[in-house]
Amino acid sequence: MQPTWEPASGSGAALIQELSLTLYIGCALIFVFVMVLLARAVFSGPRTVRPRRWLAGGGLVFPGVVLSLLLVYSLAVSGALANFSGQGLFRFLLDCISGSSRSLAASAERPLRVEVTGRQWWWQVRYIEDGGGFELANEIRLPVGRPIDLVLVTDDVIHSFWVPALAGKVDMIPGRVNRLTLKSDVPGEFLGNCAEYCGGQHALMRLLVVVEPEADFARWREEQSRPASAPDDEFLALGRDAFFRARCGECHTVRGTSATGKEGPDLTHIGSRKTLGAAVLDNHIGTLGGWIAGTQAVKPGSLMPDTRSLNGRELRALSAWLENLK
Ligand code: HEC
Ligand SMILES: [Cu+2]
Repeated sequence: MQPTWEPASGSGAALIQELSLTLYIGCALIFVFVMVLLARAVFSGPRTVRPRRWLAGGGLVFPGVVLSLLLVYSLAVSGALANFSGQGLFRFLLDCISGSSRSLAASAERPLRVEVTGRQWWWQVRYIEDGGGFELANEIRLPVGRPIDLVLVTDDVIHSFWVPALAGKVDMIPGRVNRLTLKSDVPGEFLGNCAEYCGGQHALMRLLVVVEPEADFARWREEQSRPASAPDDEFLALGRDAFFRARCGECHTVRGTSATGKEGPDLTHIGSRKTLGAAVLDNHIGTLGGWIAGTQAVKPGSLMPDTRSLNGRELRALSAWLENLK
């Protein structure tokens, strides 16, 4: 489930929900007010009214004041979303009024930058760091309470990045670079989905955003930066050999080996990921084997072909090796 009405606290989605609620409640109050006037007009019999007063009051002053307030308010919310640096809306308004540059200062010290590329039908995720960084797929991790800047691009057609509990939709358009800041003040796993039809498996193009305590995030980041470790027993070595014999390396990269393919997700730490195939399957040794042997059954039309060239033992060894790439 990806409900829009349960935003994570401190996220952009929470600001959007605040704005929507204000609009819904405001509209409802005005609707009730107009209906009361209507009922009075219908049921209270003839009386004299002062048309000028009603025209000027109800037709000019009231909408003028209400719409101006709403305009200022919605601009402030958009501003807060664009400059998202974790402070509340009230703080942001104060900053605007006092001309303080606090929000700019805060955005300058944001260290985390992640490039997300939409691909048919999965998400390529690159953490950009001094001296390289690392790559994974369909999973973005961030520490609680700290914003991360996403750079959203596409490799093929238009996609749209949407994690309802964290932020509004942002399209990924060929030839353009869009940006989005994610932040959450609570830990958790938040499911997202591509929100712009992009071909056959659009509905199975999902992703997981994992918000975790700073220490867990730091450990994860450290592990992801390392190359894959060498297999430490015979069975795992058989799995690694099967990987190269089945030519998986032509499409997949495993850092620390000779596999440098770019067509599919980086598998250097596939064992540490929570899902497979763009958050379609939970990730464990069973689903790994099933995915490899029956990709087209799980995700028909996926750009990864079924692998039929391995025998049962090789398939189990290959799955075990991948599961061990933590
Ligand atoms: C022709 C290119 C190609 C070949 C060959 C290929 N793959 Fe893939 N693989 C892909 C693509 C593309 C995806 C993403 C599919 C999707 O999610 O729609 C993928 C996804 C995967 C995933 C899921 C990764 C994730 O993070 O969700 C695993 C695991 C995987 N491949 C393993 C293998 C193994 C093992 C082999 C060799 C037996 C192999 N692949 C051969 C292109 C390929
Ligand atoms: Cu799509």
